[in-house]
Amino acid sequence: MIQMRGLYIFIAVAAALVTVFAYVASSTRRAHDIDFHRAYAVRKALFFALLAVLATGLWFTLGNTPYPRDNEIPTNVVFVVGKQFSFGVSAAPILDDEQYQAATFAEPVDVPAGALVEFRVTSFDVNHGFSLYSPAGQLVAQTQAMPGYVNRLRVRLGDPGTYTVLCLEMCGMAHHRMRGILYVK
Ligand SMILES: [Cu+2]
Repeated sequence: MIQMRGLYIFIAVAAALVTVFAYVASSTRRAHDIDFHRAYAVRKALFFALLAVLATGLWFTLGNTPYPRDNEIPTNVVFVVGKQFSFGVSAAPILDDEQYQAATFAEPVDVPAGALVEFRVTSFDVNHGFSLYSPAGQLVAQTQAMPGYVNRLRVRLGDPGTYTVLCLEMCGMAHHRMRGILYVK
């Protein structure tokens, strides 16, 4: 699972950081003169090394952002409203609490596989994180659900199945229960 791989990478990086901190903490006990000239040289080298790593990462991953390259018009629009503690997902605009309630209990929206879908995402109370997970449980796309704003997220959903909307913003006590459903057929 990709999540487990992420966990292992996190543990490795965290262990490396703890090691560095432990080394620095123990080395400060031995007082010695600092060669500032050398220290600045090391700092400069570290800065450019970090810059190179970040630029390389950006170069190889920027093309994978889930946004279309051309000005293709989306064939399906899905309206999403986040509110403590659920997501209203509907093919029709959700303009008030009544429509939000109706969308929460309605049959899930379905969109055709391979279509370019535009999600129009907002919130009726606090900030929520709209995130879309594939049937295999992988994060496909995400944006903020913010009160007073409509964020448009265009994404092509290739694999048919049940997609889950989860909240990625700690928004309150029942944050973990926030979810919505979308069918791709
Ligand atoms: Cu939340």
